[in-house]
Amino acid sequence: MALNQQSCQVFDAVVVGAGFSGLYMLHRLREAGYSVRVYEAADDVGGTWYWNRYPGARCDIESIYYNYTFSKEILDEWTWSSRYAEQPEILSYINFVADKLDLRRDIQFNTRITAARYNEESRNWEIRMEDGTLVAAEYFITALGCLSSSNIPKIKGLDSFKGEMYHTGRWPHKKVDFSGKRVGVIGTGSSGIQAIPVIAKEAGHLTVFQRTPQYSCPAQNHPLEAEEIRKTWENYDETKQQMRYSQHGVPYGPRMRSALEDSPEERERLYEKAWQEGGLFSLTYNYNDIAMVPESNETAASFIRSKIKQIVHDPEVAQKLMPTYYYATKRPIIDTNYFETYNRENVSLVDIKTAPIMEITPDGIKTTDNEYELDVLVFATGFDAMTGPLFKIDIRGKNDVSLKDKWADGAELKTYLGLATSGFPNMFMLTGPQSPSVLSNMMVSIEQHVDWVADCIDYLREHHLEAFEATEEAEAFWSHQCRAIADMSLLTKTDSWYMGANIDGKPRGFLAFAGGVGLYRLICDDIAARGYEGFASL
Ligand code: FAD
Ligand code: N01
Repeated sequence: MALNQQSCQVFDAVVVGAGFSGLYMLHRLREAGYSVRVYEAADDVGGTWYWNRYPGARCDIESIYYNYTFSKEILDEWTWSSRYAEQPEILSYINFVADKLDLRRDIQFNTRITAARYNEESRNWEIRMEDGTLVAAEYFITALGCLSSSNIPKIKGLDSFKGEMYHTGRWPHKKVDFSGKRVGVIGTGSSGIQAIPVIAKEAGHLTVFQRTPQYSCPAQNHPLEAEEIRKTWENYDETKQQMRYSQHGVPYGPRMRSALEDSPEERERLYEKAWQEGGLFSLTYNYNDIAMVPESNETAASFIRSKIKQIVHDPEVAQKLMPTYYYATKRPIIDTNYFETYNRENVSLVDIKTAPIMEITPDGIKTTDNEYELDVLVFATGFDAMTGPLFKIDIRGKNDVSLKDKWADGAELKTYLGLATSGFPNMFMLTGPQSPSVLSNMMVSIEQHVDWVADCIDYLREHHLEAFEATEEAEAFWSHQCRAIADMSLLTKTDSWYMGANIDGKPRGFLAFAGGVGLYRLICDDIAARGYEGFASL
């Protein structure tokens, strides 16, 4: 891809993706006077909230914390209707911010980036679009999302199905009509668990194809009172600090106590209270060792299993729904009437671990022991997370080395702070692998990443440094830290998308920094204060 840069547009920075990350990155850089262009595959802003329009889609972090915090004005002008806002409301919020900051004028929609190559002579990135158009930029910033590359498993006969087929992460803009239809859902992660109760209310019959049963706690969603929001906004500076220096990006944290220190009765009382309060962390935050110590983990896991047994009337179905992996080693799930849905006459559960799917036929799904006729098939089968969207772009750094080749072995995936990787100068990854993003309230991680990258670019300009990359030593150190911290917990003991285990053939390795957003921020700030230690100018 040799490029005559006189024949193409050259920007200070190119950002790929117009979700929460890309939009804030555009705003920060533009405010600082840089020329920036954002490229987005969709026809509008929103990212996750543009694509995931499936019934029941909503956030799992309280809305009042799952928003930008950088602008008091934006906070003051927005209000949330419920504890966990639904997808249309979150998308409206993103549109409101895009309008308010006049972001669209620097975004090119309907444009997929397919390649990016670092030109060592010009010290620019050359970035290619799907239609072959090239642009160049000094800084190449990926804001591709961790969960934007949908995974549709390669099941035999997939294309033969005569009915309607959908993936939750690529949901159509028009309402899908399930009424009276025979619907099948494959997958019981966060997306499936949100969609299943809503689809069940409309479908003629719903068959859920479950590979791994899941722990899920009630969201206990409810409308928000204006007064409650006003109070939160009033103290938001303090709240923001608490979020920023916490483990998961919310303004509360675990009790400093082991689950094994309390009596079974006291644990039961606290877990029951947490169940009634609802929320992503309410059960785990009773103690500080649930994700670390198997016996402590089992206290929470067995509590949820006892709830499933109580809620689901048919003991055989309840048994199939019992998870056995370590609780909270996949992203915890909160739901509205998920387990209750299996008490409906029009819902059946198929355990595809015992009787796996053999093929998709024109009329439905054939497992090893049965055939299910379907009119609609919904894939709630997740994403090729973290590395998936990066690998869809042919990214080449110095000496024409591709990122995909550099990271071919998952256990050897190396980044510095999850933000940069050696051999790829002036490239920054927002919410990249080995950052804490996916283990947190992602808004906190996103704002921290964007602020750090914007400050770093200012530093480079002020110090007349044209090109700059992470050193091999720094990334070896960081990657070792990431693995060591994850290995101290139970997170690496479960097959999850954090481990790359959900995609056939994907190399295994823990893909995030598990030390928490607070510690991560301190480390990043310290590195910046030391003149970006671990980076070398070229
Ligand atoms: P995204 O929103 O994924 O945006 C990335 C954008 O990049 C997309 O629009 C995509 O089209 C574009 N793109 C990708 N590749 C290319 C390319 N090659 N060329 C051009 N454009 C490209 N996190 C939480 O903290 N709390 C929640 O409650 C929560 N709920 C979620 C619910 C769902 C259903 C899902 C899937 C994720 C959820 N997440 C949640 C995680 C969520 O992804 C982040 O919170 C956040 O929205 C990510 O923003 P982003 O801008 O980094 O990425
Ligand atoms: O995806 P998942 P998701 N055959 O990977 C199954 C965020 N999110 O879209 O567990 C049969 O979690 C798979 O089975 P198994 C959140 O971070 C948040 O639900 O691999 N089944 C699993 O049951 C979340 O973690 C919200 O055995 C197959 C399911 O499909 C992340 O996005 C809402 C299969 C996939 O679950 C991803 O969630 C939605 C196959 N070949 C998403 N392949 C909120 O609530 C996969 N499965 C905020």
